[in-house]
Amino acid sequence: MKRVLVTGAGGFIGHHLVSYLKKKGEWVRGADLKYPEYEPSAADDFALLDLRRWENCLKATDGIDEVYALAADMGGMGFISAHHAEILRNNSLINIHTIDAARENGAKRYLYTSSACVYPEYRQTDPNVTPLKEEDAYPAQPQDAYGWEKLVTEHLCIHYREDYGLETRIVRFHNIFGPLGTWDGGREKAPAALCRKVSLARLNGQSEIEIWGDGEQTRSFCYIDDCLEGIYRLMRSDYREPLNLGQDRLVTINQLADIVAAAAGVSITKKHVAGPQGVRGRNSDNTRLREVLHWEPEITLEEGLRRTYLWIDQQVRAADRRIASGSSGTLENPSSAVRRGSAS
Ligand code: GKE
Repeated sequence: MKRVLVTGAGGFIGHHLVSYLKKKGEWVRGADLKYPEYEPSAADDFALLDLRRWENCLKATDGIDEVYALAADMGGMGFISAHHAEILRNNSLINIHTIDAARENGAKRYLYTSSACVYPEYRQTDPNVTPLKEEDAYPAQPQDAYGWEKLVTEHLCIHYREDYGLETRIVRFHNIFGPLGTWDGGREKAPAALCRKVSLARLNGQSEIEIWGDGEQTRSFCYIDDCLEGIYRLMRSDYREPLNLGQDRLVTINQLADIVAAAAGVSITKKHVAGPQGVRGRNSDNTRLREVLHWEPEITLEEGLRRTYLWIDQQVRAADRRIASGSSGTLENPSSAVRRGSAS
């Protein structure tokens, strides 16, 4: 039986990917610094390892045929705009040690999860952005250390294929969201953050939520189930160049908030405040995706946010009950802690 490793299996996409691959009948090892936060892993074997360390990557890839390399120190704009040194250091160590240990241990296929953050800021200055094609990554000017580390690792993957024959695949995520993802504590991305804010406002009988910037900045958002299908199709394909994986429907953050409010069945007012905004506009050009994968993401933003809101609303209420009962449940990021009277 083929033996598959998912690094980052304690994180949002990695945890879902383990379950997806198990349903496909694969034998799966998960490896991460931590176990999944919200439910047990479906992995056949889960290795708690610091993958910045070479010896741990050797252990993780021991006896492995295929690697899905998702481990990364990452988060939404609130995190990656303010932790450049640790992101560049931690992720460079993880990426270099993981791919080299995979090669050393004779892995046959290796998929690396890159990001839309590799695209140049100069192509993302207008909310009405031209959808980004894969070749638009050059001339390079990635956003933040996170973007540079992703772009450099793309090249590492290409060279490991050319020099060592390791079949590498490279996918660029465009803001993946869904249940079981980070929704509080500072690393959350916009979909989860807005779900939390709407849920908290509703819990407190308020209608105002805070949005970073003027809310006219634009993105496209891809639901987790489409992300998993795209990752799997790419790994099974013979396509070796970087490939976008995302939705190509552009929405403003204000529109995103309105869709969340509709999912919650409430009306909201938006208070626009200062906050890290990243690029002004970003969208995925899915031409190559459709050609290569003979498929494209199909779950609508409304349906994805409905499912995500339902789950985050449950988390918010459970956290509120824990705090109200005085039991544990302290949340990492005081500025977003679930407490009566706050919706920031
Ligand atoms: N996280 C967050 N929280 N973003 C907010 C909030 C909030 O409460 N309110 C408004 N925004 C705005 C941000 O200012 C930004 O302009 C937009 O939503 C999207 O923020 P994001 O989801 O945190 O991250 P970005 O799409 O800018 O960048 C992310 O892109 C991913 C790949 O598509 C990165 O942070 C990585 O998670 C990843 O590379």
